[in-house]
Amino acid sequence: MTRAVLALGSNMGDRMATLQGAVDHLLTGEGAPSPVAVSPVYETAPVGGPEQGAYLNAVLVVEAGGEPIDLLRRGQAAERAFDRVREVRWGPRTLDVDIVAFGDVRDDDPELILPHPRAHLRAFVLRPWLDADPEADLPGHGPVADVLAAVVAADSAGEQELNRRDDLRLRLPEGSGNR
Ligand code: PH2
Ligand code: MG
Ligand code: MG
Repeated sequence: MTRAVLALGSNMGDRMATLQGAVDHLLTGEGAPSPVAVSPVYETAPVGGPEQGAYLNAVLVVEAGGEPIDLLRRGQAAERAFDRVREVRWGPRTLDVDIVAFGDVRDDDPELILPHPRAHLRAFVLRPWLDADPEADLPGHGPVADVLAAVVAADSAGEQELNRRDDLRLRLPEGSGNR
């Protein structure tokens, strides 16, 4: 089993229902990974791409069997299940599931670059990841706490604004914790 980190994002439709559905989808069924922690939900200003609505972002930490590509396929199946619509790169989408890290694997295979090549630049990944796992390291970059501090320090314009939504909470599907 390998500790893996998934970043979830939605900025179209019922964003919270989509994130919850994604968590349920990812953690249910044959070969599903076991949850370790799910982060709080953050409302975040869109980074990059065209003008678009605010995202809800969260991070799910799991113990996964198999290979990174198996987890990627599972994430893509979740995206399809929520009718992912995306016309332009970094544009609005119903659901984005990214593999942020898979153990300490580092790989430049273009189908799945590990760790995620922009995770170290994105507060909307690092902040919830730090909540879910305060001891986490981002392979090649060091402690997530330090990487996040650097991102925040560099963002004097406040372009990576994020607000924790304590009124929203993701739950783990029944029975998913004890496989
Ligand atoms: N995802 C992107 C591009 N920009 N901005 C925010 N705030 N949250 C995201 O999840 C996000 C983004 C591409 O995947
Ligand atoms: Mg993404
Ligand atoms: Mg993606």
